[in-house]
Amino acid sequence: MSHYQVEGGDPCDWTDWEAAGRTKGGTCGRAADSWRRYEEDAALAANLGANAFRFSVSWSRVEPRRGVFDEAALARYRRFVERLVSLGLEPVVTLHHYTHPRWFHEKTPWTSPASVDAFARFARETARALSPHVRLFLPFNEPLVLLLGGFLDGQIPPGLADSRAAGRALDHILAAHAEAAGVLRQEAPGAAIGVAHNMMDFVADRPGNPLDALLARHARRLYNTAFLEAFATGRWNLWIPPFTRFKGRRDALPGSLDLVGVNYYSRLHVRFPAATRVLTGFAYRDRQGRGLTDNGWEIAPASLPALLGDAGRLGLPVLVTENGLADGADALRPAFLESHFAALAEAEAAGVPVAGYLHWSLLDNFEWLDGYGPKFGLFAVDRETFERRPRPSTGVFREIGKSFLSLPLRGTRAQKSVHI
Ligand code: IFM
Repeated sequence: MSHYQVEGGDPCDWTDWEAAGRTKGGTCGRAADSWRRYEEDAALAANLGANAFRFSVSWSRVEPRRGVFDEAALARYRRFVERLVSLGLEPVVTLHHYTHPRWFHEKTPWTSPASVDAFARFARETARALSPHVRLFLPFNEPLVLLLGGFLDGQIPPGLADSRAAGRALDHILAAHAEAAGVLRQEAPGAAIGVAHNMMDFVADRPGNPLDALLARHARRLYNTAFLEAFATGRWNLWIPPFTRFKGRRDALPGSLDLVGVNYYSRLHVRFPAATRVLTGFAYRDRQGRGLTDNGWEIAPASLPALLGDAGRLGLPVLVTENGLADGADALRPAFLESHFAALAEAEAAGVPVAGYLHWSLLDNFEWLDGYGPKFGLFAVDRETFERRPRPSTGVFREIGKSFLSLPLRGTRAQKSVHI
């Protein structure tokens, strides 16, 4: 889960984005009311047989004014983490999941080096509050999506479409990851550090068309591996055709990851020439007849093993940090779960050390640009009473999850565990 999508009542840059009419799906409001119901949510996950729970800390809640930390908010997260641990759920804590405090873009935007210190300070205060209970931190969720959507395509805050600003932001986001990793390791000794990287497959829209195939190959590499390699080598060189290139170097990046998190949902069909906008201009299609999800995404489990293999090339354990679908009728979810767990087994058989699987999501939640339309939850959430109601596929999840967890981590006797 991510804070803004479930907690409710958290004024931040995204709230202003909604107020400015920049989303199609309306306002977040009370979300799933999890700020008050986190303990209940933890119990739902435990009853499904899960042994881990991913959530994010709201920067705007814990540092509502620059440099001023809200001890009550930090204490609330600490109580939640203690509850998770008491239920046998390993807390997986994301620090940045798209939103920022209201002061951030004005005072310390990602285009300025001051952002790195601001983020590291937030990481330090959070780790102090949650240590020693948290053994896995993900400083960033989908940093590449933040970059593309926030700085090149203007779809999400800060809403820029400026490649020079994007180049600077990328440098500082990567520096902030490395800096936060150091701080977290100091404050929470023994904790592992990861990143939740969104990965997608890209295929030629017109099978057999060499230009489409070329474009798909380039997109696959750019979106999935070129960015990840920066964590291994400390260098990046991302070319976004036709005119944008980001090149840079941060020597603190190598060694800043203990695990690679993969958020996987779908594949895109690309056609040459690509549209000029970065996040749109690609199409989802239902070529395999599995049906499209409620938000029109193709269900493409066959792409997952190779993507996990790409993530595994960093030589670190790979954790599926998100995977799921919008399916209000719960008609596609059982087969989705079966086919994606089969894909995990295939990746493991091919040698990828898959440390675990986190489903997106436990609850129906606020889907950034689309509001409450897409229903990603294993549990439906009543929009009036906030009652959580299990969808039938919770039974499938419990059974498949049990057999997944009963198999050891590849090449070891250890049980699969998201903590490395
Ligand atoms: O809901 C989002 C999540 O916040 C980040 N990854 C993709 C999900 C589905 O769109």
